Amino acid sequence: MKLAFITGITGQDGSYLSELLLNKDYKVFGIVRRTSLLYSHTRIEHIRHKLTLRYGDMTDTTGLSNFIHNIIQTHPEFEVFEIYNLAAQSHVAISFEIPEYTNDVDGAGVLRILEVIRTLPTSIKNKIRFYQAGTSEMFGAVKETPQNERTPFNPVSPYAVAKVYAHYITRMYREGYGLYAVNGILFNHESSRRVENFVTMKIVSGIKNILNGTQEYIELGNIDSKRDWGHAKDYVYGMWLMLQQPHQEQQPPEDFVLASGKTQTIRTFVEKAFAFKGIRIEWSGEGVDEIGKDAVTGLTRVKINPKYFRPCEVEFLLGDATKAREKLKWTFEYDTLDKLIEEMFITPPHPPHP
Ligand code: NAP
Ligand code: F7E
Repeated sequence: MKLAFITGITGQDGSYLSELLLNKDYKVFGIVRRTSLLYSHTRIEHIRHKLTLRYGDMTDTTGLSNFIHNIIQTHPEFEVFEIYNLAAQSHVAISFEIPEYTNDVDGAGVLRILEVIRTLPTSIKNKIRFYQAGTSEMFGAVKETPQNERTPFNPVSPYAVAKVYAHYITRMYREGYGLYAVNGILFNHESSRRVENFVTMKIVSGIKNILNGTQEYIELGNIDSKRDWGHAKDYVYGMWLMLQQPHQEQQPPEDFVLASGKTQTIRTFVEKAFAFKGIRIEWSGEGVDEIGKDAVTGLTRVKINPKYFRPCEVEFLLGDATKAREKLKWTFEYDTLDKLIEEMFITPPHPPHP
């Protein structure tokens, strides 16, 4: 019997990873946060009946510990138990508003789970594999290009600083206590399940609203930063591969970068997304006065609003996933921005119920 526990199961990646693991015959467990609405787990509603969910929070050590112990005790015959730590306050801009909370969830939360694993009996611990959801934001104000597993970190947001802590504490528990604990360092990955306060879905849903007449234009912050974008479905497959590496004392598991190897500006994403709907954007003006107009109608469709600027910006990211491609044989289906944009436009955000 193969067991998997996913923190962050209700999120974009958690929902795709659940589907992947269910298809591979894992029994999948997850924690959900208590909210005042009962039906806030729309991304996993279609597979809800196949999952074992319990209330939990990354700030609540007792709950995390009880749940992990309970899974182990009720499945004594398990062969492998994979723990995917995807839970996070994952919004970079919001981490400047709630830095302490972000640190508690994204940084200390990881330590809480690692400690539960470390204190299990050796015979059980040896069957546990732990994945930590690291991020290209840890490279921050990048020190070299492209960024790979050896590139020094230089984080420039509370989110990224917390994730750097998570990265090193995971590595330390691997090296110090012999745990199978790995860090994925994932560059931006998006999908039709992305929420609208990330820039890609903000643009896609803004265009949909413009076309149905409910919105006039899209307000954005820095449109000249560059990102290396892929699709979440491809990236959760890479996470799974990272937990299937051989594990011998002489050869501890390793960390991996997942990236598309291409980088583009937010401006390019805007142009391509409008182009998908047959609209050509023409830019004029400079700085906060720059606007993007529909080249045919002359109507303003993009404006700059400084409220979306961040205290520190990550201007440029470009990943090198050679190691993952060679050692994990990781491949990705969504290999162009156009393919990603198409999926984001045509797929409904909430998977239909069976
Ligand atoms: P997401 O859609 O924002 O999902 C985050 C998940 O974490 C949600 O299930 C959320 O629950 C849960 N969560 C937040 N705070 C929690 C808490 N205090 N206790 C328990 N659960 C909590 O993020 P994602 O895009 O799927 O990303 C998954 C992971 O990969 C995150 O750790 C993120 O930092 C990391 N990452 C993402 C990217 C990317 O481009 N997507 C790139 C690199 C790394 P609710 O549904 O209740 O909010
Ligand atoms: O910003 C710029 C913004 O918020 C991308 C998370 O999944 O990927 C994600 O973090 C860029 C930035 O994603 C708006 O300033 C302009 O330069 O979509 P984003 P992110 O910050 O790259 C990493 C890898 C993660 O780990 C994170 O969890 O777009 N931008 N105008 C804007 N961004 C937003 N959100 N909204 C705007 O209006």
